[in-house]
Amino acid sequence: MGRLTQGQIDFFNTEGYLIHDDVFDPHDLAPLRREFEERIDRKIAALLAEGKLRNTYADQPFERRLTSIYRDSRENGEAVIAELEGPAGGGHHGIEMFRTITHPSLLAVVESLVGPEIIGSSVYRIRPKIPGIGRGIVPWHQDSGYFMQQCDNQTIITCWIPLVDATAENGCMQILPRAHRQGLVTHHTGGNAGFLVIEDGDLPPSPSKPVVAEAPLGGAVFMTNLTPHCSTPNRSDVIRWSVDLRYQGAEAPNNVGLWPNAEADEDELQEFQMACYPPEADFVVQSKLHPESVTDYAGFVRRREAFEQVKTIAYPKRGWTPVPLGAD
Ligand SMILES: O=C(O)CCC(=O)C(=O)O
Repeated sequence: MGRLTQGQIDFFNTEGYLIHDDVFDPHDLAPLRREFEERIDRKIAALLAEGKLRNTYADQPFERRLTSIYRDSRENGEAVIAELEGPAGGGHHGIEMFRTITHPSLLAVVESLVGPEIIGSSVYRIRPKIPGIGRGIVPWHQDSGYFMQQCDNQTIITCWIPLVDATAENGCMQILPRAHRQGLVTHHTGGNAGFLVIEDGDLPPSPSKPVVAEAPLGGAVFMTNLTPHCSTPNRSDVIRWSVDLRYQGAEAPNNVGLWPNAEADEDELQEFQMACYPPEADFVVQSKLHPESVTDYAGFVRRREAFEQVKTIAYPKRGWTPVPLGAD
């Protein structure tokens, strides 16, 4: 565990991704799984109290319980997922989420890729991919398709962390290698479950077939913001739980230090719009130059909640157009 070797860094830079089998001791992720279980448990108890469900499946493990809830009632399943995902995707911000984002072994890898001044982004996502349910199937995209154009040439690292062994069978990601140096390609709105999508004909050329990015519990998959990737159906009988986190160097545009204000004037709004993903809070996760600027858990929650208040402000978008009629 620790910093990447030069060989791993070279591989990441050449291929646009790196699968690392042992970033964490798998036991380190148990508290995050427990925190999710507790939140799910509270939501199921609330649904029970509202008379919306009868069977709570309390005896079922993390890898199966939500499937049973979902199969009994799609509405209840979605309500539980929304509890974790929040209205814009990264809703849950418990202490164990923060401890995972700031885990020293993970930051050592990120430091190898972006340097010691590290900004964390609130564009993190929690993904329970339920067997046989289509909502978790993510079409081909580059993460920069979601970010503002001023960040197209910056390095933003996605760290995709499975909370169970991620396999081809349970719908791990697929990655197009050596395709990240060709810039951002055309995306369209209206992909599966409302995701952006790169149509097959628009995928950048790659010298090889997509890589099936299997990763064990304790491992992680690292990608650049221009690495095309997608994820496939879960054909297993366990939920493919994962979280994906994002980091960038301090030199990349960010909204650290800015506090949203629903009455912001034009100038203030423009300042906000300079971040790579303006609607969500960035925060300092590591700084060797200014260690006093590192955001602690209370500050992380304060920033995320402050940004949550102004989600209704119309932030700029990339302007992608819908998938053309007649396309698959
Ligand atoms: O978890 C998945 O299935 C897809 C993840 C993804 O697209 C991402 O992390 O950008």
